[in-house]
Amino acid sequence: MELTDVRYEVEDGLAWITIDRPERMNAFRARTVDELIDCLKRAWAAGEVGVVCITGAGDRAFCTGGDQKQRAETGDYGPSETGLFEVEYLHRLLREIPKPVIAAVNGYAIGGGHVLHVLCDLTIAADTALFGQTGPRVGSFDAGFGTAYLARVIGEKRAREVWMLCRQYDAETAERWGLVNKVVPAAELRAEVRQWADEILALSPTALRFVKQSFNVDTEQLAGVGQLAFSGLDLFVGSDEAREGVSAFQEKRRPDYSPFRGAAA
Ligand code: S0N
Repeated sequence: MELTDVRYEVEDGLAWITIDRPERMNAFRARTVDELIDCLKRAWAAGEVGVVCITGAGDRAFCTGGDQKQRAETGDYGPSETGLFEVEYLHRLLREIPKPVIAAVNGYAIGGGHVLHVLCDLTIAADTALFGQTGPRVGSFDAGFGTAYLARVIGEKRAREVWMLCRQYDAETAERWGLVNKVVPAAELRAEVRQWADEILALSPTALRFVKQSFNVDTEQLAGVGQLAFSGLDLFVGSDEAREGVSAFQEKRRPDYSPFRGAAA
């Protein structure tokens, strides 16, 4: 697959997958998701790769989730290889690839971009990184791994705070909450990832495969919850309520959800 939105480089056993859309704060469109899937499969298949790192191009963003400008223009995330928007499959693949995946969070990890780092096995963050969910502000949600697995990582109260207030959290808070493994000065992020990767590369790949799969078993039922939730999201994003979130982001104003507060049930 020709890569336009993502870069794939292998350096001494470590596959760097870089979301390369800095003009959109590394937000993903459908094509970006296809390319991330393609790169993860390449890394899975490559015998010389033992560790994968996902990061973002530039110094402002790791990933800011779904491309809201694309969504405002076309009502979806643009064309894809199959016609499907395969973000739910991407989530599964991050868990299923039997090699450790590190998120190197080099800036904003927001919305669907935040979910990506949560799903990685390990997160190393620059001291400039910012974390948060925005779905209820922009008319979307991730009611699968993005909510329930987040709660496993940082606890129910904090996860509910993240989703129900849509605030941003700095790297120091994220480390205190156990949302990231380590925070380093931004200039040292790549070197830190390299060091962690080298430690991992010295270990038994088969043992690591079993360890990762064993961790996954405990939360695997969330994949089914996610499937259900993405069906709901497909319906919700076509609603006037969700469209208000998209329009407000595009028009740089606060959304007005007051007409939708009286919904029955
Ligand atoms: C990242 C934020 C906090 C940065 O704020 P800051 O520093 O004030 O900069 P801005 O001026 O706001 O941004 C600079 C430029 O970058 C553009 N930009 C930022 N984020 C995006 C984005 N996600 N998509 C497109 N462009 C983006 C800004 O527009 C600005 O451009 P210019 O200079 O031209 O004005 C802040 O920008 C922010 O909050 N961004 C939005 C984050 C967000 O809400 N992301 C989406 C959240 N939802 C999802 O990810 C779910 C998607 C999904 O998974 C899904 C799955 C299946 C089915 C449907 C969906 C679905 O949701 O539809």
